[in-house]
Amino acid sequence: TIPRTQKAAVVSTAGATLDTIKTDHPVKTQAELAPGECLVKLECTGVCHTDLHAALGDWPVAANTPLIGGHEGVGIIVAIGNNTGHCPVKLGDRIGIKWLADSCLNCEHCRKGREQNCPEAKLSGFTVDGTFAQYVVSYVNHVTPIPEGFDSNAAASILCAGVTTYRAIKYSNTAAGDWIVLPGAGGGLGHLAVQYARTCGLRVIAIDTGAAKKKLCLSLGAEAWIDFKESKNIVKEIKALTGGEGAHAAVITATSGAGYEQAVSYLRAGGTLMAVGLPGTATFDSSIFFTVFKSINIHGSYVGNRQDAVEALDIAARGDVKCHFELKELGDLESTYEGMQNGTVAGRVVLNMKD
Ligand code: 8ID
Ligand code: ZN
Repeated sequence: TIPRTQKAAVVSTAGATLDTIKTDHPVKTQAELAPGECLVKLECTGVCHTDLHAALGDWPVAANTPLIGGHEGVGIIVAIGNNTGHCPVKLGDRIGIKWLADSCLNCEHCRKGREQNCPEAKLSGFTVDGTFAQYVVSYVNHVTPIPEGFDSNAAASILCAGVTTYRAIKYSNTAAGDWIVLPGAGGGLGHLAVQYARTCGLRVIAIDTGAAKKKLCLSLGAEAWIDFKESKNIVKEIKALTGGEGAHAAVITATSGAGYEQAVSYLRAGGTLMAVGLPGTATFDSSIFFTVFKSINIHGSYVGNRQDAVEALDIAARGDVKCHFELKELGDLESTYEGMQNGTVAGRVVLNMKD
């Protein structure tokens, strides 16, 4: 039976306080679900730096409040709205909830596979309630089936950190043997980027800071490590590592503008910069002359569509990419945010949502 109330971490107003844990948050009944909606009983959820941006309200677009954050959830479908019509999932299915909770599937962006740019997109933990709760309403067309036998805790962060970095690498114009630079490599997105890059045969230069992140990146297959707080000249170091030419691509998951600054200088001619990290107000300066003269490609890369989610999960389920996470409880959300802000979380934190 589905309870009428639940435990949930609620942000009352953006920036006011971090999420407070409520125990009497309402759970929708089956009859209250709209067509196309499903109720999911969560097993676990990852904590993404995006949740921290949403709670702090430090982006130029605001989250709906009061809000339940979270968008890396894995759980079981326990109810489906009446009159849903064609339904790709059924009761009892184990599914994942990603940032893109729903899209119209019929606009130009959806038809072209860029569902994340749908003007009607619903965003988990931002415009609709997310996964920092025991139950969440999601949408049958966008939940992602979790491959059988793949551990839920290991799958959770593939739904955002995995999908996002997988897609950014997929469109980075690289081929096996190419060099890729990953600023932010020791974080939640970055440590998965190191591994997705390796599955593509890329040679990884990891950039981040501190002994724990260095150890993690090198153990995951990064060929070189640069500590951004210690390096005197990142461009020079990357040029030296790459035989003087520079790297073929950079996937930037750093949360600061500083992580973007030198990319155009350390990329080789024809190189590609994939912008992923989302500082709210930073801009980045790069030489227009050298961007043109070196034929540099600059792309924004925003999460992924349903197909990217299936592909990213498939690779991880087969064991080629593993999320390195510490399992905690919902009550540890605030301390997790503090850790992220201080830069002390190597890899990811996943919250256990089972009672
Ligand atoms: O679709 C998207 N584009 C998308 C999806 C999901 C998340 C974008 N994001 C955004 C988040 O909102 C956040 O801004 O990507 C960013 C990274 O998310 P995360 O991986 O969840 O954050 P983290 O675990 O805190 O990792 C960030 C890492 O960046 C390093 C930090 O040390 C940390 O390990 N870093 C920083 I801050 N400055 C750096 C620099 N100058 C740097 N690494 C290298 N150079
Ligand atoms: Zn995320």
